[in-house]
Amino acid sequence: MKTIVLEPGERLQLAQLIRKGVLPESVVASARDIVADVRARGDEALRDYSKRFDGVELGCLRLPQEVLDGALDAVDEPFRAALEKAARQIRDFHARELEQSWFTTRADGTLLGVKVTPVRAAGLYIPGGRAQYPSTVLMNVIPAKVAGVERIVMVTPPQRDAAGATGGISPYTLAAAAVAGVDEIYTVGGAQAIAALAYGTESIAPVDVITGPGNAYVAAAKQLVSGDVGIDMIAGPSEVCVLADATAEPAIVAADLMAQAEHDPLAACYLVTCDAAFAQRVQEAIEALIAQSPRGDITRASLDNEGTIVVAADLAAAVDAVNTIAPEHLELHCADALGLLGSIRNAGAIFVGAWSSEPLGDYVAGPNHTLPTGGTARFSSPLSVTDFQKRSSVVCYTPEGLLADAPATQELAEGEGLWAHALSVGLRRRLLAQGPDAV
Ligand code: HSO
Ligand code: ZN
Repeated sequence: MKTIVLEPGERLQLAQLIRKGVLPESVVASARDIVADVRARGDEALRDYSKRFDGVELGCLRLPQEVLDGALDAVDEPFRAALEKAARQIRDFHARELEQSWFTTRADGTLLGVKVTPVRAAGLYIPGGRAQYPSTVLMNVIPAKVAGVERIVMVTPPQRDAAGATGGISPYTLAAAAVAGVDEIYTVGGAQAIAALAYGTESIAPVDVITGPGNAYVAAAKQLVSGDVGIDMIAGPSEVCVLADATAEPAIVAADLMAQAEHDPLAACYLVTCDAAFAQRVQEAIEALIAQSPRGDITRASLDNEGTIVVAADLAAAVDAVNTIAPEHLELHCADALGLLGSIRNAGAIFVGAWSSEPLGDYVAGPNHTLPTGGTARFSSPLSVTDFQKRSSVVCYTPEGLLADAPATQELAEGEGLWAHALSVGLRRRLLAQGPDAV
């Protein structure tokens, strides 16, 4: 890990952080071609790309319903029980996010309000290979369910060596889809799957919102279709920042940094502390633990490439560094962890105190694990039920209300030179004052 020592009065600068994340222009260009082709040629284009990129001749695009229905019987009982516990706790948490319609009545009887409606259909992208996480299925599908989405579609790349009936999809992922309540699964991946979800093909009806992680082509395609459909955030590599003092246990801080590093060689881990000797003990603990990890190679690559220790002169400078990093996950491992919460401005999820291991949040605590990365926690928020809901304003005037607001409306309309706007309320005023013959 590289170390940045901040002198008294010195602040961590954004330029000192290594950050990936810009999509290469060549990737965006080929995603653009693929999206246009799927729009033009539908299923035929999906079949061509699956052959070219995945090496798979697609038969039926849709996974047979019996496979999804039988998915829970295909995993062992403790895993199934864990999935169900996680699903329950995620559902309970997200139920609190549900926005309700509201209405208010003015003294003149005019009704104003907001009508909240779920989107009709949502699509979830699940990557193939190494990063196939059942927990991500729960985290994307449950908020959509809680919102009241009627149709939930999952797409995932077909596997070249797709043995058996599951089309190469991991039985754990399928079990999560069954627990969460996915309605349709298609074995199509890449930018072509995003285009199919956004615009529809003969086999796949279009959706209104697309969420879920994916590679650079998937991210580029999501960016291209956004505006025609809703999308969640474009996720970069995973990040954790641990703010710790010497009251923390070095081996626990080490394990927490490694829990993020093992995701991806590009995952970014930060340790912010005022105590250089403590940081040294954490590094020694990592060395001792990494030898035991079956994912030691990925973990080491991530810590070597992206691992950063910030040694601050005092707690205020340390908190300032955390807010500059704006990490996806923040752990507060300090004497008065809860007392620091108020000073944290930028973080996707905040884990407070020594017992709040970040992996609890990845799986079972309840909050969503789809979180803003790459510093976007400055302005964006975790995936939530509201990503699957939309609002319509409601306006219902009484005659008294119309008479009260008409003069100001006419005044503003005339000021803008919009004659028919003024007429629209003017005629109603006349109707009320003089009866139907007046209009
Ligand atoms: N830490 C990841 C989520 C995850 N971890 C899934 C394990 N499985 C990004 O928040
Ligand atoms: Zn994780």
